[in-house]
Amino acid sequence: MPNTSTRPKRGRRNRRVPREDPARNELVSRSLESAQQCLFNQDYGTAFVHYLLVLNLAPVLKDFASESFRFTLFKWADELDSLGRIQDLFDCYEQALELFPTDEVIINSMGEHLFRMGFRDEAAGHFHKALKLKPDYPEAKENFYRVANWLVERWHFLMLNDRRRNHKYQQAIQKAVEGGCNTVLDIGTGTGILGMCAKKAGAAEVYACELSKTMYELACEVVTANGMNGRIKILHMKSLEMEVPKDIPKRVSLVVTETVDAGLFGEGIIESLIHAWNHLLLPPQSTQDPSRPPSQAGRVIPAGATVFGMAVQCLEIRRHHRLCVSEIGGLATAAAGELHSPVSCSSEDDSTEPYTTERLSRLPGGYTPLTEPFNALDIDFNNVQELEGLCSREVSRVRLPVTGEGLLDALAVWFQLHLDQQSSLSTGPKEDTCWEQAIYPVQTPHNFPLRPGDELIVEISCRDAYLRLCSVAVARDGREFRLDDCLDPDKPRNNPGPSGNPNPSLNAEAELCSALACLGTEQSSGPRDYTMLECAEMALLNNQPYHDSFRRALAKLITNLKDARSVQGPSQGQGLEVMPLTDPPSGPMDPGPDPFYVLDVSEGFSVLSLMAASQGQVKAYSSVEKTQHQAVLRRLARANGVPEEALEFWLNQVEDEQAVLQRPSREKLWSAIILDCVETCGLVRQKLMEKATLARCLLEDGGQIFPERIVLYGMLVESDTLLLESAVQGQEPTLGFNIAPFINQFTVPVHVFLDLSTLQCRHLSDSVELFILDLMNTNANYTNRDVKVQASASGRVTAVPFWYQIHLNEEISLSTFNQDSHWKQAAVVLHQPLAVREGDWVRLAVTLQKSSISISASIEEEAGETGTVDSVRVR
Ligand code: 44T
Repeated sequence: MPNTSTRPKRGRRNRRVPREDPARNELVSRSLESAQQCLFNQDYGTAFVHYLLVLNLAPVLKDFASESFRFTLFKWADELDSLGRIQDLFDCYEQALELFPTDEVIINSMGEHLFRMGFRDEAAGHFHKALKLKPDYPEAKENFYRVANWLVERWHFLMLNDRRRNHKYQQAIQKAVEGGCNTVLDIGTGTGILGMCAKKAGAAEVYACELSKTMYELACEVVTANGMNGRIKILHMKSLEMEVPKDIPKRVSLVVTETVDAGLFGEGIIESLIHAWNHLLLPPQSTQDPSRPPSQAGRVIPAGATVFGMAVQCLEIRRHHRLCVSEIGGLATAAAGELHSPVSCSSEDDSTEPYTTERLSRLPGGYTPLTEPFNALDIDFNNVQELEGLCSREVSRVRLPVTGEGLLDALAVWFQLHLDQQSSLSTGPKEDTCWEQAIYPVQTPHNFPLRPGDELIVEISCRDAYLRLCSVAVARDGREFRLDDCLDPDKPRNNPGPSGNPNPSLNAEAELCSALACLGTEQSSGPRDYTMLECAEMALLNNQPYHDSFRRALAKLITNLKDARSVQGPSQGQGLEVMPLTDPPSGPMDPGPDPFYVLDVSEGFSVLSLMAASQGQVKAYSSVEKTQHQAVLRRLARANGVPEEALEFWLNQVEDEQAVLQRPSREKLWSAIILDCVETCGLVRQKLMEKATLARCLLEDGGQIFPERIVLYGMLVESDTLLLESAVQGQEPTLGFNIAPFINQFTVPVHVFLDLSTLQCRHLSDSVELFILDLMNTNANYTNRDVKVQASASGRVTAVPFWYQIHLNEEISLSTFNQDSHWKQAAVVLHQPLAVREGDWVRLAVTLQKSSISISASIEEEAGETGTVDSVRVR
């Protein structure tokens, strides 16, 4: 969770105006000397104090001493950080910024500390400021791009670009205001748009609240730019904290809000509206006294919502939420126990969310509806009793006729938002809107082939202000089979059902019967092995080609090393080895020859270390951190006949967690180090090349880093969708308001978590190699490269999506743009679309600085020959 509280501020000290006098000069020069001495002795705290004194007394020395001062500050801050002296750390930064208020390096570095502490908003403010001071400062750029997505989420752009939605809200507000609602509160104002609509429609008083600091500041800027400064009162607070008359002078006649997420209630609209009705709104128009004028009655826009659900089969959802394979990389998975994703509506576990979100129409591989859409809930936002009763309502059960054949993977949910009696917005999968749908995945480890004639029994409830939908049973031939009791870790265990191939055509009937037969009857004989994996970790585990590739590459390396050792004789195989092996091999592992040391530093859950260990004569180290995950690996090891000592947990052994990359022991080197080089979101992992450099120094002769090389590919595309997600488009104002220039400051040129296979776009070129990162030879990497690519069709190039070919060795490679992959793709959105005609040559200037990529495109006037690399600038 980000730290949302405000960081304590240091009190301002008085600064005295320095005077010229010899004693002072003497003090300055002695302090400067002491500062340098302390710096030399690595006594950074004292050095820092001396520098402060020097620079406060003699600001003329700032230019001269700025480098050393910064260096001292950063060193001292790291020490304070590791000592947990957070207040002192920020005090030092504030003192430093009093001396150097426009030093982008100090500002950026303070942002990094704030970010690590969880003060994301403040951190982003610092990165933003550093970037404004120095627009091409790569560190600040990378930092800012990483946080901008959280601060101003991408959907703000989508929503502001959604003209239909904007227009409908505007109309509904205008009608209400013209009808007499003249005091208005906009809850969760974002950029201020709905509040401004109310003001423009003629409301006498408009208030707005916004809990995010960044959005609040943005709203203030926007409202001022639209000449409404002072006419809309914006509060930086959550509506639940607002009181009359402290924050607003009296109750209002209209609340407008769009604090709804894909699952409708996830932004807390129920709680906000209950609070608003009880504390901020005039009483509703009553049926007993319909004569009350609208200015004396309260109402809400939207007036209510209707929620729909539908059961679906969808492989893409399944592989992210359930283990679908019985074997990975030569390891049988049955012993892993029950693995599930953090999305579950039946679990009591706090760490799980009831739903995730997807745009069904853009899921790779599509989906099959298994039922018709059904009405899950109707809610009237103008009825406080109904809102209050929602969470105490009985769980309702619906029986849904199954209309399609397939495995039950999820319930998909969307809604119609009734703005008023006449107008509504739909977030359905078939609508042309920017909305995603809420996905309630089915988590049971069994597969349930449904078929027409069955009835699916779904329970609908509202708990912790979330709407929860749970498929609980299937009715077939007059019998009811419960589905959900595998999920709750506190409930007794049932026998595991058949796992393995989820293909419904494999005797679906038999599978259903056996899956269902083992549910709800037998009781547990012991505690259950129940482990949570992130969705991407689950998808990775389900990715057989990935594991098979690693298995083959590891096997090849071990064979080569064995051959080399047998040629060289036993004691020379280990590079620097000088002492005889004293390490364990006691117990069942054959002490035999020296083991090969393999380190897997994958982030999160990974079975690669275990696969290495299962090769025999390997001692594998896993950097899996969570105890539960380690337990899964141990169980898998036992079940797959891997001796206990062949697998160790590296982070339990290294003292300094920062220094993960070090030798296995003083006199040993690694045979293989597995680096995790591409993040799920589609970006190269931060500090990858630095890690590779370090890793290379820790390899024995003939040892290898996996992967040895990654190649970045891209292509030219025309995609309006990407534009709509990246910035408010067009020259015209949004609903007549000037909003775009303000929110567009948060435009980030690199889009992550894309699904390129379903992205709405036109391909304007073939794929082209953009960059090579050679992990076995980091010196050979360039930071700039010009690539020429020929347009295969005419159009506007708006973006360059990119992905990676990950070469484990010369023969074996994996693509991050692959159907089974846990990886998504990323794209650089061009600053300006580039018009191309078929056959044109486009020059892409690609820069990889740190781990962030930037690309600019221009038309190449001279005809190219090969269409690949034109020139390479090595730095
Ligand atoms: N996502 C839509 C959510 N807030 C929409 O801080 C739709 C997601 C979405 N402020 C793809 C497409 C779409 N008091 O700035 C936020 C939030 C603020 C409050 C004060 C409160 N009680 C609240 C509650 C929330 O309201 C703003 C809008 S909330 C969500 C909107 C295009 N993926």
